[in-house]
Amino acid sequence: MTHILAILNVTPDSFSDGGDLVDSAAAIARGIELRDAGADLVDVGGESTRPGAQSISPAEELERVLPVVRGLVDAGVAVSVDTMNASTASEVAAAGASVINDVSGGLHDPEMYRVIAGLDVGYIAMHWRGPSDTEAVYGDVVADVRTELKARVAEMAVWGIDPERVVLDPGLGFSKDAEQNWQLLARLDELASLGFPILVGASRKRFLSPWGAKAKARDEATAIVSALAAASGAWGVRVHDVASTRRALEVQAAWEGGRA
Ligand code: PMM
Repeated sequence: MTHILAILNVTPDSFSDGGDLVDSAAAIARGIELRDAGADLVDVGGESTRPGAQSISPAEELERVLPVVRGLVDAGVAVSVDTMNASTASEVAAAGASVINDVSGGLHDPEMYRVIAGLDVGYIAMHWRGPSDTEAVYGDVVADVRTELKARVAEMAVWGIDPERVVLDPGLGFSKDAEQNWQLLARLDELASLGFPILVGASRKRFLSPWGAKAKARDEATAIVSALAAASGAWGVRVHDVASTRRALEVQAAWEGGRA
């Protein structure tokens, strides 16, 4: 079944957690809850990528995420870490994180690919045109994202990153408007044709606002997108509310079972 990455933002300024998880113990407890609700990986992030969010130093990021990673690994939870920093990637991998989720696809930190090549971790490379308030111009957004992800993968090969460990992500909402997000979702197969597993991160994003004015009201729309992404062959979905996406994926899997 399609994998679920559960979002655990350990940031005081994150729009969806409202900063109530800055306390590590609370974050660890929440991560365990997310696993128990059916998450395959708990994705711990210390730096908010939302437009206008303050950027923090890699040291500060590490200080936020490391105790949470350690606590979750101790509890037997599979952990990914949402970071653009090679130093953070290296430290959290040493603490037992099994996946690095890099929203910059290696474009932020010139050390990232060298570090990833030397670690025994999965690597999620998201499509990125720069910090999230960057305005971007596309021709055909799907073709452009595909070409740019393909270039990232070629660069990873130069650094000796095992392609078996790589997952690609179209980066919904990152320098992309609603129409572009829908084009990327509707044509996921074109991205999948690069030959890598695809992760979709639609959860609570602004393009779902017609079905929920506030971020937390968008979980139903998110769950539907999860099922449709799964039907389109996505390897995984990154979501806030695990329970609703879990149910949606189960229904989709039952539908798929009708073919057998
Ligand atoms: N979106 C956000 C953060 N990290 N990682 C991946 N791989 N894909 C995404 O789409 C993605 C991400 C921003 O959303 P959040 O602030 O709700 O976590």
